[in-house]
Amino acid sequence: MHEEQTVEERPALVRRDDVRNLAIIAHVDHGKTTLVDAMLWQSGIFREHEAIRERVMDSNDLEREKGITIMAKNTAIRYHDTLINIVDTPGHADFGGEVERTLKMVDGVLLLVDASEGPLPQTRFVLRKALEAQLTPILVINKIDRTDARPAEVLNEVYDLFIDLDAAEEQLDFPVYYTNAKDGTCRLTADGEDQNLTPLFEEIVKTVPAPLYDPDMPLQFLITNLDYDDYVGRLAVGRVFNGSMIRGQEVSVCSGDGKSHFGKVRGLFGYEGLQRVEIDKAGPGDIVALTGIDEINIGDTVADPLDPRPLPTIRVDEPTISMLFCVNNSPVAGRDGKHVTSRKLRERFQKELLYNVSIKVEDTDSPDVFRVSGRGELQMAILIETMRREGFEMGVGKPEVLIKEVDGKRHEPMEHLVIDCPEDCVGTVTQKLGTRKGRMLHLVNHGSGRVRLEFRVPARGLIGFRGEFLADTRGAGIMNHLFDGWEPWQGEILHRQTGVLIADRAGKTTAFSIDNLQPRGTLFVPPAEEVYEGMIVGEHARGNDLDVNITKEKKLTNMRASSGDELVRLVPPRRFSLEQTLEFIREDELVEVTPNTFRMRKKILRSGERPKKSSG
Ligand SMILES: Nc1nc2c(ncn2[C@@H]2O[C@H](COP(=O)(O)OP(=O)(O)OP(=O)(O)O)[C@@H](O)[C@H]2O)c(=O)[nH]1
Ligand SMILES: [Mg+2]
Repeated sequence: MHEEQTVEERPALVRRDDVRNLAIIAHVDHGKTTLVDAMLWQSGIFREHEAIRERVMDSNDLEREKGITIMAKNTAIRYHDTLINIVDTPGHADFGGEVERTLKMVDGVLLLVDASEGPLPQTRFVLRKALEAQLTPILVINKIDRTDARPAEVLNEVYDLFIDLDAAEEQLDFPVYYTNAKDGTCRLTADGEDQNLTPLFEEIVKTVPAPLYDPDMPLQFLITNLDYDDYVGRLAVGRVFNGSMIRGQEVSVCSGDGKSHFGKVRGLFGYEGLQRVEIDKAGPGDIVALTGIDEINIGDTVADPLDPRPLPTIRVDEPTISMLFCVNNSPVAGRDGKHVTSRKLRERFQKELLYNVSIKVEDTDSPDVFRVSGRGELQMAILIETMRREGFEMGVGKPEVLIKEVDGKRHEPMEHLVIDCPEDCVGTVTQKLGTRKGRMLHLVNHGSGRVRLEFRVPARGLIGFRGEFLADTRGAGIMNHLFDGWEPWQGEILHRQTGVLIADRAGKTTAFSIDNLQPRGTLFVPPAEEVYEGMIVGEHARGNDLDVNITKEKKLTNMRASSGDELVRLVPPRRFSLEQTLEFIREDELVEVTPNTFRMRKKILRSGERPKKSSG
């Protein structure tokens, strides 16, 4: 099997020299999954003409559609005699929990930074976690082919970031590579020659510490991820820290609450490229998956039944936002969903909790309503999207930030917001963030016509901001934010200033009434769309809500002058993405989600039962 070699400085520990475990971490879209593609290709895993799609690790449907990684996934390649386990992580802040867990499995990280954008909020977050875990970093400045690449400056910004995060002296000594992940090339200096990734592979073997273990310790296998496969069922993925495990073995599963139970390892799998391969035995340092134990969770330690020694369980940052999920009670409920009952929703959440450690689900006063808490709107939107694809129908409420009591005072979550936008938008953006209680921390003018702004702003102030920001910057702005601690309640923030147009009866919309209503605001529905009483059909130009009849037919008594008269010119309806509806709705409104559609509605459908607000 593998060579064992005693490390001089710490005679008790032994090094597993034929294995390296590393994670690829970065801000969203800086090219992690693309770099993994190139590494897989160059390790000779694929045959020359094999049809492999781009970003092959982004294997689930939503990941491919959205072009982002949602779940951390592992792969392994062989470089000469070394097995390199690589974990690709998601860069979006809402999935930070995935990254944190992943870091428990590895000894080193490839920190990727875009050669033009430089370090962004999630770069800071993942690097902080990696440094805290004392992982050895290798810096990769990617997208060196960009015309606006500024590698020298970016390198300095990364050094500043390390210093800012109190990196230890030796952590500052990281090697640097410059890559074009798309082409699978790397350089040793910013303007050096393009080579294949061999130098990077060599560096990984040289710099990432080989796993260390204590030969006197019994089995300790920490579960950091769960997976499912139709053939083998539930897979518990993690790293063996000490001892070893063989197929068929009896083990003890120790959970964080001090409880434990017995189980049997039915299947044992290692990774090779994109495949899971059956193995007989796993030793210290190996990243493997086991099957056969259904009652197993993230953070559990699989241990020796005769001498169980649980590892510290995995703790992830607490959720900052929550949303209500309720049984769909609209008049058209149950038309296209398979799962519509409260019992089904509850079962589904219980399943999600097994996989997803960064969300929480609580009961509320009503058996039909659940409170789901998580790390951000995108995470929630992904959960909703996944559920509707599985055939669920539900109503979801406006995301709200969680409030915490600190020393008897109400505290709310704050976000560190980084904005990159055209120079001429600075005034508008700053003013808008001011009304949302944002405090400007930095303003840097790159001199390229674009400006970078940093703010500290209540998470509450950012709900619904993205849509406005994109409109204000004509789509040219980039914004990123990250949880930045708790602060005392910052005072009232006014949200959407406008009211909505609400259908006052069930029926089909008509071009005639849409045409009549257009001066009142912006409509969300085309003609001949089915509506019901209480459904939101548009945004009112004023502050109050307005009940409207959008189903009115043109009176037949009117003389039809010419056929041209029928062709009313309608403004195309405003279309929303699911995330945009979540940002748009107010506390007394819901998004009704079904497998085929989503609509916005009032919580109270009957016009007469709704409290009337004066126009604001
Ligand atoms: N020009 C250029 N584009 C690149 C390079 N590397 C990646 N890209 C592009 O950048 C985009 C994002 O790449 P991904 O590999 O999905 O980035 P990621 O870091 O995995 O993103 P998340 O997992 O969502 O955080 C894709 O359109 C890639 O084609 C590069 O070296 N040069
Ligand atoms: Mg990715």
